[in-house]
Amino acid sequence: MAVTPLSWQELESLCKYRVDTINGPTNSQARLRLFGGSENDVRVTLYRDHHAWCPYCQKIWLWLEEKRIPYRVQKVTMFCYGKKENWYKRKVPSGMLPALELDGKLITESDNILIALERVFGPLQWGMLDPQVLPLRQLERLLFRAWCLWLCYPTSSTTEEQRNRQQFIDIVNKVESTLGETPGPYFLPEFSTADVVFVPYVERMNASLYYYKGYSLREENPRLGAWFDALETRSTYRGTQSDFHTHAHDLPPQMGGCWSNNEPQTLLNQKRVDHGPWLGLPDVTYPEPETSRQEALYRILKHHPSLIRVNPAPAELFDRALRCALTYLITGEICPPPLGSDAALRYLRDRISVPRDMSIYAAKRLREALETTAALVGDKQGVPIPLEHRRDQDPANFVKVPF
Ligand SMILES: N[C@@H](CCC(=O)N[C@@H](CS)C(=O)NCC(=O)O)C(=O)O
Repeated sequence: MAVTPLSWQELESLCKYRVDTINGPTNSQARLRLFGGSENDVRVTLYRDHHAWCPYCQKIWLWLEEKRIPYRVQKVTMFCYGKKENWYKRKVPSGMLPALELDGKLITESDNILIALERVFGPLQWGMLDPQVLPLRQLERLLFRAWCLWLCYPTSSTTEEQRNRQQFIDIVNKVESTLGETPGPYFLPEFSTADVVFVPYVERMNASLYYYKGYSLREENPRLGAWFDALETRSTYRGTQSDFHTHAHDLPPQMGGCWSNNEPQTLLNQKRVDHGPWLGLPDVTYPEPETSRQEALYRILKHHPSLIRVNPAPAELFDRALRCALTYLITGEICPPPLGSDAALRYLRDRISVPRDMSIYAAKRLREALETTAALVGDKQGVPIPLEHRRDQDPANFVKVPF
């Protein structure tokens, strides 16, 4: 039965989701993490991107969460999203992220940051300079270079494309046999720094190769599949985990372009990532938490004035359309939005960023609600996602940046 949209107050009253960003599970919203400790214990400040997207920041973020080191977070804009904050340029003239202050001393370069943290807080099982970790770090860089070569350079022939693909797969096979040398799913007998080093780019490889090359890294390689499954048992990883849609559209401006091979499987994968259904994609396999819809509602309730302001559609139209989608999300009742709001709903569908805005399942549920609601009135798509920059996501439109 079709219903009319709930008001913002009614939606508020249906929202039961609460989160402790400071002491609760790993999350991208926190500005302070204490793990049950006191604010006086904080010796570390992590400077990372607003988008919770920077791979080198994810490395440090995950390490701090695993070690449960109390820390503050200062969020900085990456160049392709908007203007770099002057206070950060005074601190780090290159503007590069991450940076970290440890007992007031500034450190840049993610590897140096981890080494400095290990000196003070001890390693995460095996440290960055451990003879067992060093060759694994080299293997990660080999894999990274083979991935860049395949994804980020245009090819002039199928033979060249096949050669780049084969070079990548040859290194993946080395990774598979390395993972096979340990009894468990990780690179060493326990989860360690070695895994932290692989996480950011292997997650981005899984997403980008699925979307641009029709190649499912996680599904085609059993040991990497088991490694991902093991990572997803850790609430620390789940808190930093992104999804296919976010990576597929955040990577091109960062990497200077991602080249699709336009093969039939690739085109099918692109359709699935962009238009759904999103549940069942190989970007996540742990069971969906019961709270995913509630989490999505909570996050939209928090930011709906900005979301309505930045949407290209007239505010009144999008306000009602968004409430229709949220009514469907939370009650399951079909709620037809105003005529002409389909593109506006899809504009938001295409701009939900994981984990910046919400966790992976909450995003899937919200995209599904926006798409189902939009489809009731038409098939018009939103303004396309830009390829050369992401200023459509400028954090200045959403937050008051301190300093
Ligand atoms: N070698 C550096 C690389 C860091 C890096 O490339 N950071 C990128 C983001 S992923 C950056 O800050 N770029 C400037 C910007 O986008 O604003 C490290 O390991 O920390």
